[in-house]
Amino acid sequence: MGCGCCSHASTEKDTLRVTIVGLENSGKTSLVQCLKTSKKSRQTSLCVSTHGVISINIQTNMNFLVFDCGGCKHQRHIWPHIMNSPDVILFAVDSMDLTCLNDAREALSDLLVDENLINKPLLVIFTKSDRENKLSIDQLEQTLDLSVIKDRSVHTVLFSSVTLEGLTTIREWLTYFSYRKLQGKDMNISTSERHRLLHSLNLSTA
Ligand SMILES: Nc1nc2c(ncn2[C@@H]2O[C@H](COP(=O)(O)OP(=O)(O)O)[C@@H](O)[C@H]2O)c(=O)[nH]1
Ligand SMILES: [Mg+2]
Repeated sequence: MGCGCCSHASTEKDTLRVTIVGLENSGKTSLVQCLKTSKKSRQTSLCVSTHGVISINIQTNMNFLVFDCGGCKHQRHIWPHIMNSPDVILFAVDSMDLTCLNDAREALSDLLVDENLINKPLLVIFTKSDRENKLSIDQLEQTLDLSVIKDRSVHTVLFSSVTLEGLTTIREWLTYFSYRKLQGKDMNISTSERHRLLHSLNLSTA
């Protein structure tokens, strides 16, 4: 697990810097654990909030340095400052919590105007897809107003840390951008490349 600070961040070309943000309880820390271990997490009612930011190194075929940012309301305004120049952004949204969706939309739109995050590719992860009362992906995308985001690559995926649905897709998305970084290519991919990615991975888009 992480060191509790972000000062050990690598700036190396072969390490993709990934920031995970989202409201509290949206499943960020569970996702990070699944990315790290590839193991299903046990669903618990015990919820330990993340405070500040935790950095986690994940080494698979590629290296990812993941920043798991706490999602409490009073911590959200510091997201852009603690993100430490991410290459890509993962935004976690609880797919069964309708009451939080407006809040999530506001948090996301506040985040994306930050000048340090302009053009950074965004993967919106609809978590807890194992739950029967989850919302449809269309409803989630519409309520979050994802179609208004035009300045970057935006994809969406359903994920469950209980069944691991979506884990491979998330890994492949991260690997795609890792290769781009390794090759010194721009992270802000063209519309045709966005479509190609959409079809080659099992992604959805707003
Ligand atoms: N059913 C289900 N519960 C989940 C899933 N992911 C997380 N949870 C539960 O949601 C709560 C919050 O998860 P956590 O990862 O700590 O959220 P965070 O605050 O965003 O880091 C915990 O009780 C988890 O067990 C999931 O995919 N399915
Ligand atoms: Mg957490």
